[in-house]
Amino acid sequence: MIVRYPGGLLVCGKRTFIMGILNVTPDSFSDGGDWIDPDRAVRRARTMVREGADIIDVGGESTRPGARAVPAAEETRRVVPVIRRLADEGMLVSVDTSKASVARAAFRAGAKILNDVTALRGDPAMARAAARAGVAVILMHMKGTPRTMQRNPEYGDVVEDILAFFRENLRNALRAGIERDKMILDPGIGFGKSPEHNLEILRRLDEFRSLGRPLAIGTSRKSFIGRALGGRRVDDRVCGTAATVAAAILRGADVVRVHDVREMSDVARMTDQLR
Ligand code: HH2
Repeated sequence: MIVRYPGGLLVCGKRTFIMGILNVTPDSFSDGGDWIDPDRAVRRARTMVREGADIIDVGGESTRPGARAVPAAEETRRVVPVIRRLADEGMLVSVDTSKASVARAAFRAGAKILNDVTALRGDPAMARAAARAGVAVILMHMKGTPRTMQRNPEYGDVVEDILAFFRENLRNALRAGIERDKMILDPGIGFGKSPEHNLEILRRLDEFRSLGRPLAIGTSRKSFIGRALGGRRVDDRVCGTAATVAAAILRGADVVRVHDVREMSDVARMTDQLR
């Protein structure tokens, strides 16, 4: 299976692609404040590429539960200068945004992948912006909004419900003019899911393969790992993250979105050989 983006291809199935997280925010749950300075952000991206990142995912608004909304102008000001420099250095950049104006500016600056945690539902202009730019799109499942999503999320069958969501979402994206071979699906670990829902999604990740599109997954340092390990703090969840990355790859993940690129590149390379 391939994913097309402007000027290139990801050929999935042979090896796992590493997406390194670069949050240019003051308040992200794990790396908030670390990379808000553009020079530091660029240096961090270079390090991640050296350590094995294939894609750098640049975000300017935290999506953690209850996070403060950021105006589009501020989000653009945070991400665009960084994206331009990374793209100019030849890095493959995705932009983690739900706002069409931010996405358009990011595409002009050289981002080739849209990572939209609302799966094109957050902004009515987003699908068209992505279609016109011809970028690849990560469609992520979320129940509710970041403000409300962790208030007692309930599902009939979490995997079946997300499968139904993806079927409808793929149809809508196609209708908006985004080609099928540009789409990647992500079940949205931690976005309107209880710890048990997250574990079940990981156990049954292979069921999403029936949709015939590559799968991305973002478990990195998330709270269900802290909880599973008896209350580990966010910076002490690397081994827990490694277990989830290995399990996800064995069940068919094609892209893993991670903070700890050096460690997870090793995990992915090793697991790819076991697969
Ligand atoms: N998780 C986060 C943000 N964006 N995108 C995709 N496709 N999948 C994910 O699981 C995902 C995502 C949340 O993590 P992080 O960016 O580290 O934190 P914050 O939202 O606080 O900036």
